[in-house]
Amino acid sequence: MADAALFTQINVATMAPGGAPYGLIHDAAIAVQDGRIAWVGPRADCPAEWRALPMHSMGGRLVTPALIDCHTHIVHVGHRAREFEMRLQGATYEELARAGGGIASTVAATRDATPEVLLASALTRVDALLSEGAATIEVKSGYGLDIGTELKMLRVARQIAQARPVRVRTTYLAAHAVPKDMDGDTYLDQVVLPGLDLAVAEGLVDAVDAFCEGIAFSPGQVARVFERAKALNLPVKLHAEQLSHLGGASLAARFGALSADHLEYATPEDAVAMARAGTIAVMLPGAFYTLRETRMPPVQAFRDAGVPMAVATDWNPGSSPMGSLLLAMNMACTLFRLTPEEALAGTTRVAARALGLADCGMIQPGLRADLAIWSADGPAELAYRIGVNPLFKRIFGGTEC
Ligand code: DI6
Ligand code: FE
Repeated sequence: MADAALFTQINVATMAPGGAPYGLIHDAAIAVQDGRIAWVGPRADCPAEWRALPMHSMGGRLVTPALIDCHTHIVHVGHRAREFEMRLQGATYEELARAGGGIASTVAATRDATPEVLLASALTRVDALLSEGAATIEVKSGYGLDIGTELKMLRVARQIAQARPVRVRTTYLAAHAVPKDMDGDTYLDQVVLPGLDLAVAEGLVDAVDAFCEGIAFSPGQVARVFERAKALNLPVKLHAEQLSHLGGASLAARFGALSADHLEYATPEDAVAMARAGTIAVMLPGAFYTLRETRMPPVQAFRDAGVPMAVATDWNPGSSPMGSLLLAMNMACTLFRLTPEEALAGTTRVAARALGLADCGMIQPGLRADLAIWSADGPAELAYRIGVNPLFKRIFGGTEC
């Protein structure tokens, strides 16, 4: 495709807030120039300068911002199908973790893998997300639990953006689990904090995350990680209130976190604190479903407090082996009662905010031309079907791919 193009015969869900639902424009046109959106609006209003561009007629299809998966653990090797079988026989996720399975088994496999194997394995998962219209993916470390492997994971995450037309935001999650042979504080002192300094020096870190949970790190320990992140001028986010209420969400808010993620056990007070801090609530229905959680995240409290909700896959080999952002949207609606409009905002406009990105997630002049073109009549269809992919084309930085 040329550097500039005009898309016509489209209905556009701009996802710009405040106007029509989904920011929907019927019979619209989008002008793209130099990788950015130059103009969007009703086709009849399109200025002459854009009408002269090479025209791409899309046959009445739906255009949305390209999707954003703002919470994944896709750099890892191996699988945990055996644990799936054990959970079906009654073992819980926490029991398996405490017995040395869970995250620890993926850590062993990931430590052994070469960067080449790790990248090839991650790309199979990246390709699945791209095939559903994703253009930006967050990738966490956290299956190394030693400095060398955490850095190896982050380097591989950066390589993804060279190997595929996708944007990657990296998150340092060395505080994901406590390795067998150490106590939590020693691990922070010897691995998490010095590893963070090294990863930052190598330009590998866009944000810092931790797992605040009984089987992982206490709020006090997480605060130590966040203090160091703040000293390095890095934004933070947190796996909070997933299996119990430990105070992670309010801690995240206190540190002005980009997001707090999971949140099944969060309270209305947490929602108020998050709203004040501008912290996004990331809904991860794949983990809720996989672990057969029954406690719902307080969705209405988030709405009432004005906390925007993102939706992500949490793609990981243990609690959410989920390769579909469209399915995450469907589950967010059916399991958590989000509206289809909230679910789509959650994988576009709000997901961008959860990553601290201001240049994508909506279709507006000046933003990146990352678009998804769907064989669909309207945007509610994207969350409505189960396991159906209506993607027609993906536009990444103005280029069809
Ligand atoms: N919460 C999760 O859902 C994942 N990590 C976390 O802190 C699970 C990671 C795994 O089980 O491998
Ligand atoms: Fe996670």
